[in-house]
Amino acid sequence: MLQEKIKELKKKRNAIILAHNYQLSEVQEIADFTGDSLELARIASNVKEDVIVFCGVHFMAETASILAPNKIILFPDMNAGCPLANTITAQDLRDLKEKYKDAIVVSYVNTTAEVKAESDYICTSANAALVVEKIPEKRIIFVPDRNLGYYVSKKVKNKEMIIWDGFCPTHQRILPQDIIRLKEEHKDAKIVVHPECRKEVLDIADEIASTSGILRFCKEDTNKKYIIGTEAGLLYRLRKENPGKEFILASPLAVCPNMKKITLEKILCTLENMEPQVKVPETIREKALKPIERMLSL
Ligand code: CIZ
Repeated sequence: MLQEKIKELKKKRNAIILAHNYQLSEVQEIADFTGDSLELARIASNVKEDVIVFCGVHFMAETASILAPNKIILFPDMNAGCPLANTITAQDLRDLKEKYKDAIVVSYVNTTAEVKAESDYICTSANAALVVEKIPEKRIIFVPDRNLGYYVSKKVKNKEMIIWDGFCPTHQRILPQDIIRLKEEHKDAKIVVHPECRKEVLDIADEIASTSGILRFCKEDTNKKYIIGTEAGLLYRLRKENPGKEFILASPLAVCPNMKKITLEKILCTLENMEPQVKVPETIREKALKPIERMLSL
């Protein structure tokens, strides 16, 4: 059986499997840890194993490589990219910095290592508002997610935000009318959405949170039913961790094709061949580490 073969080979290679909250349920099941990209990067920097099989999208494996340079980061499918991260290049960001010389750059973790290397701070969807709030300077270049930027600008006053016009195509497919229709059918449900959703969706939500925030909120909250506006993979953990509650996906289209590229067959193959690997070059890594450390120190 595939699962057994993976477990055997994992032991032989002294490897650990990390999976993002948006991965296929069978991948989450076989993983040693499941979490958001920052939780996984933090785990990656502390594991004792030599090899990390990173199940997520490319920028996440890069973030693990930045924080754990001495580990081998196996990434089962090099084509599992992030279209949001790919909306901005390092040159685009250099041009923006040139235009707004007094601005501080806050980049969402969904960026390439090269873009991180050009940034002052990194943030995640869990701490974006906090990071921006703590920066004393008034003018902030925020990249690449316009919806997360909108959410932050609503929460943090007295900042001038220059927001890049990127978005996640998967979250963009969740429409306000999907949610309004579901709410009519399930009047007792709370609407919980990710800040990468379009602003018309954010405006009608009861709660806006990162994947780890959604998991926490739904566990601690006393309601029994939720309409969830984020990638479908999160429902695996929500249902597993809250057996007495009901979770309804806001849209059947909220499925990220890149996250779903990682399969058990590819995990086995990557452990057999010890490739493909993700390794951020040292010159970029050193620069990209600084804004991550600055975020962690806040
Ligand atoms: O940071 C992550 O893992 C992403 C992309 C989303 C989230 O909210 O966890």
